[in-house]
Amino acid sequence: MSVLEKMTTKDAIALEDQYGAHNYHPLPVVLSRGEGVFVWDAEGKKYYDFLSAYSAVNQGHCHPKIVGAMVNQAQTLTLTSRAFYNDVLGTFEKYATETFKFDKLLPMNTGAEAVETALKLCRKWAYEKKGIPENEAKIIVCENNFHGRTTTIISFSNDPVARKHFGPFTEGFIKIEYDNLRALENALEHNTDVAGFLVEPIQGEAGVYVPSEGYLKKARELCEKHNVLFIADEVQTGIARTGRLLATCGNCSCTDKHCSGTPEVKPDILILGKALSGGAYPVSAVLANDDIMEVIKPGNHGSTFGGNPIAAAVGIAALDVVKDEELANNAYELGELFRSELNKFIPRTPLVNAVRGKGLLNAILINDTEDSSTAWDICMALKENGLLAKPTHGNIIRFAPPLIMTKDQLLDCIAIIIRTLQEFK
Ligand code: IF1
Repeated sequence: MSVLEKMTTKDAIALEDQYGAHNYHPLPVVLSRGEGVFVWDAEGKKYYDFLSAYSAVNQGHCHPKIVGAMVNQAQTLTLTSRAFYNDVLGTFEKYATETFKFDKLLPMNTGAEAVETALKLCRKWAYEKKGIPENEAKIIVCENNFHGRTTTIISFSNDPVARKHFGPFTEGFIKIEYDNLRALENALEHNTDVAGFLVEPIQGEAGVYVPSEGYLKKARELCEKHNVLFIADEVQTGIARTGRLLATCGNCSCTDKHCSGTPEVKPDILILGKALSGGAYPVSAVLANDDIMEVIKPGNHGSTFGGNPIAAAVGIAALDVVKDEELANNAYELGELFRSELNKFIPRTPLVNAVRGKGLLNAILINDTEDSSTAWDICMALKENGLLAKPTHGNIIRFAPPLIMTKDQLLDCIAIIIRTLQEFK
């Protein structure tokens, strides 16, 4: 059988079911093509993508500029390993560090790898710069965090499904409540040897939980006071998703498309992934200034694929698109429209309790229990009506379309969502 043979939805699902590990429970839709804000299934039905591969496809599916850069580089040089230099990585590093205003970048591939890198960097800084005794460094993390799937990262998760039977776990983490400055202050005051504080500017997996106004800024100040590194995991919130280039840019009203904003909060360590490539290729990175990054010496850390020429070319193109198409501004404006339109509708339906989010990272809270199937059933109905979204935590539906969406398309999507909720009894 040719691997290129056209597949029906039924056949594709049956194949994955038989030959693939069952580590996911996908919506029963098989996608075979994507362009911009749209995807098509195996039978040719067209959908609005309202997940964007969990915010990796911010620039839209198969963006010609990104795909062009990828194909061009793939035909020239794909991989050298870091045993040798390649002639694209430096340009990407310069562009990304100038864009995000850090001295240096350490390239990796996946979000989890970048989080691991940040944790290692933070620990090494703590031993070599802060003077914490060997093996004593602690990193403060938040309850209900999601930072990836590696053994160390799940060591400080509190999701039983992600953790159970995967121990023993990595030590050295202190868990505190998210969006609670008192808890952070307590943890900083009552623990010695704290090296860092790892935080998501908005908790995505927890259900698009936006912290209180000023939380990140004050948390950052507390970290500074205690000489603790503030580590922002912007894997999901970064690259214009929340209406700013970074969620830590806060409420900067800057409209200059070439400005990363005067950040409300400047992290010591910034973690990026997902949309750093526009979803074309796995590209992640850790950014920091020299006083921190300089603790990493040859042999300390690396990856066969991290910083490869394709990743670098794709990363440059992906950031170009964000700037050229002013995706942060678009996400900001469409996000305001999305929430205001849904807020007009919500009082008229018993099905939805609230909409929340920032920019185009939003969620609606379904008026049912976490173990109910209502959110799943709504997503199935949305699928029938031509819009793809996925529930999280049973009763929350995340809405995160590509940021290249137009206002008319968004209004069309809002109409689909409202019509679907109205049909739903
Ligand atoms: C899956 C969630 C989203 C992330 C943050 C690091 C990573 C992620 C803040 C790791 C990844 C993904 C992973 C994906 C589903 C998705 C997800 F629901 F699981 F939590 F987006 F909300 N930091 N999030 O959100 O990045 O190693 O995956 O590249 O199926 O696990 P990765």
